[in-house]
Amino acid sequence: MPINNNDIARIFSQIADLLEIKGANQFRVRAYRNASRTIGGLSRNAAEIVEKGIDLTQMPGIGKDLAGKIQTIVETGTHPLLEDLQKEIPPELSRLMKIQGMGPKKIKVIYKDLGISSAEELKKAAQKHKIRSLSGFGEKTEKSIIEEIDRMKEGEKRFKLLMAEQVVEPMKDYLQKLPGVKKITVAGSYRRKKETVGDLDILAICKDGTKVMEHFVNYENVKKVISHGETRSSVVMRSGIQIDLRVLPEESYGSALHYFTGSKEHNIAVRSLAAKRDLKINEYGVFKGNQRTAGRTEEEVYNQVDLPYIPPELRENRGEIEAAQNNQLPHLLTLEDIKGDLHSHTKYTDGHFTPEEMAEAARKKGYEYLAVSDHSQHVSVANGLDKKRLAQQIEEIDKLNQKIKGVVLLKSIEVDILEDGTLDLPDEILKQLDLVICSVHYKFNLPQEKQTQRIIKALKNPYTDILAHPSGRLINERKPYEVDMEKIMHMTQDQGCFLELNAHPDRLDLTDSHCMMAKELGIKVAISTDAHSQNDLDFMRFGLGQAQRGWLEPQDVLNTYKLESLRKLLRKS
Ligand code: DGT
Ligand code: CA
Ligand code: CA
Ligand code: ZN
Repeated sequence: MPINNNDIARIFSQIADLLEIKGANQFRVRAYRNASRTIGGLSRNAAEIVEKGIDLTQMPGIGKDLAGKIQTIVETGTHPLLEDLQKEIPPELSRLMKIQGMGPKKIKVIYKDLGISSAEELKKAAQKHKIRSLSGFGEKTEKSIIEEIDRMKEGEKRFKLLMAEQVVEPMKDYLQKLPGVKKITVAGSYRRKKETVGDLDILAICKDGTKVMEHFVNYENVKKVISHGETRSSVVMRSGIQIDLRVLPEESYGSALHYFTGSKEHNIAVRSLAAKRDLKINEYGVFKGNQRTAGRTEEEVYNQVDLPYIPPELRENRGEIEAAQNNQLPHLLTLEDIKGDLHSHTKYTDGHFTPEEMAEAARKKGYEYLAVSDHSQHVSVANGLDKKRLAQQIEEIDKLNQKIKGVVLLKSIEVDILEDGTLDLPDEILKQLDLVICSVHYKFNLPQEKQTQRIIKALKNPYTDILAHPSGRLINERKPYEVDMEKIMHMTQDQGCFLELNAHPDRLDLTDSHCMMAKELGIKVAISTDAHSQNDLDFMRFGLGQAQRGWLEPQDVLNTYKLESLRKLLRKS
């Protein structure tokens, strides 16, 4: 098996980090960061494309220069620039970039002045109050460094869903190809579509356990074999993620799948229902005394305790058992319910494609509509739109809509919420749009009351429709800003606005429990990919998983409505 996209992406992002710490040119740093993002978002395995001799520059976003670099990585497993930088700079140092508030400048200072090169050392120095006196630091930073390091360690034990997918799906294919293998399923938190997974749990039905285990531990991307048995083996992959493989007899498949899908809390609740019926449920089957009564399918297992099948996304012991008993399980969303995407960017700001190219990608997905919502000016990372450029974009989209067939572009903007809660563009231009999305992109550290008031003020703007990525967290990287989410939800409801569930696998913001809260208040949620490229539209699957975990049904989701109904919903009464 060739190196996967995620490994390539990581190499580029390591290069970017190290260049940044070294103080290299910003453009160069950004080029590597973009490269990492482009690879991470590809729908096909770059290494396979290279090996088939197909020209990489045919893939979206990949130019000649980048294609050459990818080729080097595919062939050698690394890049010479990374090797050089790693000789120059201690590798642990780049990990410190993940600590909120620690930029490359600060890292340089602690390295040069105190010789610190790891999170461990930094935490110790902060505890001994050695950090506060350094230039650019203070007492507050020192204190937050300790907290952030603890949080980072917690987060690093879990892997984001996209990364898990990129590791486990090729493994699944690889195992499935072995003759004699009848069925391979990924269970655990991955099957429940949790936003992060601790490890991956694969179940196999096959003739010869020994053979499949041998095949498994010899997979090319395996870094370390932890255990290697006849029915159970565990390995650690190159990316650091652990995979457990279990081989089962076919008659236990349903009960094993149920057991290893979890959650543990859900399983315990189901087992206690069984106990009341004098039944015993374990991974081998359902038993009455020594008599086996079920186990081949999950439905059978549930039926033994008088329950209908409960989808994995709901199995968290958060009321799904009671709902199932009362025949009130939610009708979970599917991809077919999604009629369009309400948040996307173009090359006019920090995206990679024109509005027309994005429209084409949306049409291919069978969508009715796509909102073009570029950034407003304030965002520091992008070439944001001012009033004049937005007016030009509005004009362009009106013209495009005359020309293109099969999909409608909605005129939109992702306008920044400024520190005082006003929006970064005047009402006179906002009112010309189909859809106004507002979001926070800076001043993440305001005290709770101020941050909450800031967002509330933005929601009160008569033209605001959707609050994007409402908590601002980046999974494993940035904690949510301090806000009173309940107050924000109430204001959203009062104003007839909507909340976004940002489907980007780094964000998944709203969380599943916030989705439940929104549903309870009758607030519709927009599941939006925030696509910066055509491929990013595929992130919808992650948003969908999160929405399913949050019990959202089609009618709770703004972009399940057909265009005409959507327009009515957006018009405030
Ligand atoms: P993770 O890996 O932390 O993201 O979460 P899971 O849910 O994948 O947990 P994991 O890998 O420890 O175990 C997979 C499933 O196996 C889990 O969801 C339920 C089941 N399981 C594991 N340990 C126990 C246990 O002690 N009791 C019960 N009832 N089930 C367990
Ligand atoms: Ca697991
Ligand atoms: Ca496991
Ligand atoms: Zn955006």
